[in-house]
Amino acid sequence: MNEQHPDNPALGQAAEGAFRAGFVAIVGRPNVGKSTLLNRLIGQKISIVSSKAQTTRHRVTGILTEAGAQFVFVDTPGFQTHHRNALNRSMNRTVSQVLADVDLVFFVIEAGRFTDDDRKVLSVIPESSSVILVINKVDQLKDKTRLLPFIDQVRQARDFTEIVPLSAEKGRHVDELVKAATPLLPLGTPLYEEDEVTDRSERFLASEFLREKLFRLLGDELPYGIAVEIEKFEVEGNLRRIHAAVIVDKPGHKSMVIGRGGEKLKRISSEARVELEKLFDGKVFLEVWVKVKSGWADDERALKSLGYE
Ligand SMILES: Nc1nc2c(ncn2[C@@H]2O[C@H](COP(=O)(O)OP(=O)(O)OP(=O)(O)O)[C@@H](O)[C@H]2O)c(=O)[nH]1
Ligand SMILES: [Mg+2]
Repeated sequence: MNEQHPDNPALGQAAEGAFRAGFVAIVGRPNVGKSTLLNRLIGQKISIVSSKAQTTRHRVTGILTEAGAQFVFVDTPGFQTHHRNALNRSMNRTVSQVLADVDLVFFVIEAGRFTDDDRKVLSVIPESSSVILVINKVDQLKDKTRLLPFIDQVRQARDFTEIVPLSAEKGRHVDELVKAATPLLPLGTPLYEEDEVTDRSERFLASEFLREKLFRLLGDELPYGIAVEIEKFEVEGNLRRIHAAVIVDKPGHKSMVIGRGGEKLKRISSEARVELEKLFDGKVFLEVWVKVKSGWADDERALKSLGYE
């Protein structure tokens, strides 16, 4: 984009093509595909994904460095409008804090669905923010002629800087989102080294990847009462030795996580280990046990000790 300096056009010329760097929040109601989008944008899996709502509970950064710009994308928990325990309040607080601190917002919705919950998320985004409307899951839209009237409907709700329909899962039109966002970043020097992909620790990523497997491999309700605590994380050369506790809310849930003959937990930890070995590019020894902490999700102190903000 052409930068025009008000007093000195030559300065404006000099700024053209200069480096841009900034923070971009990815927000939306649960399950619209925010984390899938983050992973697609940076070309690597950093943020966990599942078909269940409320998978993401923390802010997760993903860094993309290109020739002319560096994006620090910040994935956020799906904004909660229904359940109201301390965990949900913490997740919503995370969304608001991230929104206060970024240069640009990607507001993500699902193609063909613009609900009251989407409107509530929109109302949390400050008036002063630049917002790109990201219409995700266009691959699910059977009748493509519905897209334009749908865009017309949603754009009544806010003055969006840009509107980009895409499919995060299929990787369609994601590059157009990056192109649209680049001129909206402030001019500046890179905030992170070129080869960095996240500012979250290996310890954090280990607990998240394990939690993803719990979300994916346990029944419908169970994952919401589950948290992961990394009790030991040691690096010995190319080997990571990780001891993790799965925290469950009720004594009866313990046996459901472990499964008959320990099969369930074995499968969960083995799938997590395989992915962590790929992520860390080294061997992982992962030991997982299950611990009951009744009422942890509505206990501010327990939440703090589990790393919730
Ligand atoms: N068909 C289709 N499915 C998608 C697309 N993007 C994401 N999904 C699916 O939507 C579900 C939710 O994806 P997530 O990325 O976990 O969604 P999220 O918005 O981060 O969810 P929360 O963290 O729970 O708020 C998963 O089953 C994804 O595979 C897409 O472009 N097309
Ligand atoms: Mg997510």
